[in-house]
Amino acid sequence: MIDATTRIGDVQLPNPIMTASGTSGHGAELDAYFPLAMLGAVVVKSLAAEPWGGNPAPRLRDVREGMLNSVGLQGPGVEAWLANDLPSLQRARARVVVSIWGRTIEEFEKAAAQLAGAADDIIAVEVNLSCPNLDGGAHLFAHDGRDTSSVVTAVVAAQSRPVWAKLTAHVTDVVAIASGAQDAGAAAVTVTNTLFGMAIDPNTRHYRLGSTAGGGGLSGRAIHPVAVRAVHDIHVALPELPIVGVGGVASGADAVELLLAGASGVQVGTATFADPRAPLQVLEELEQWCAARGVRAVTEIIGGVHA
Ligand code: RRO
Repeated sequence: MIDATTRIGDVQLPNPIMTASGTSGHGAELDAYFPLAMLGAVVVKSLAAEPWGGNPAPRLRDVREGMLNSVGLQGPGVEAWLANDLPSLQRARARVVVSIWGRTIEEFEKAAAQLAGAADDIIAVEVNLSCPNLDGGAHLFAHDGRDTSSVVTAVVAAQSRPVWAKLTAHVTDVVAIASGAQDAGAAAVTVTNTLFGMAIDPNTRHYRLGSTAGGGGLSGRAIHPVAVRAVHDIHVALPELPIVGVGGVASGADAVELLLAGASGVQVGTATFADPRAPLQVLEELEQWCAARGVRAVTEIIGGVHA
């Protein structure tokens, strides 16, 4: 038996594998494929203080290297989610991480405040500072350490759960942004969101995605090495800051790479579109990887490349 437990700051999880926000809906959709309680946590798609309609179709595009999306933050808003979606996750006994977004600090604050009195099944709030699909990335707080700090400070003050800051590696210096999150009281950073991408149909000469400016977020296999590097560099510079690694994880070995780079948790996203059981498969392969190498506890390998 492998001891798969891990900690993201003060939050103890039975294992490091989670869903990535936006890739398994707002509720317990994946519970139809495997018990969601088997995962370390379920991270729900980002919610705003108010309902939001998202971007025009098409919103997804397979590319050779992975996937492009421009969903555009569609969601029911925090209050409707608490009433209509959280109960299914509670029935599934999932540990829930709620992702929130806003266009201004005040909007983040409002969404956070709506969560203040919510059930204990919510173990953390992931603050999405890095969605590439709102007005072509115009509200991307995680491009700047001070903007990141301002939002994290507001969310920490507005509610009492640990705050994970979701960053993007699509910046010059991700360490500076992570440092801004840490200084403001983030319990962890989650890295990386999707990277800015685009696809154009050579025949129609039009964008493949329906967003106004044609852009989207690139995820999947292509961005895995980018995620590994971002996790690695943040861990070197800020060794006390817990990191949740995300980007192109489709196997146990991919998860091991992020753990060795310094992540204490790993999210699985794009792989779930091809196989809804992907997060569980990654967990099983991680445990097999450990067993085959005499690793008795997953925590033994966290940051292992730096040893
Ligand atoms: O909804 C989206 O279009 C979206 C979000 Br919120 C995000 O954080 N990352 C992404 O690739 N898409």
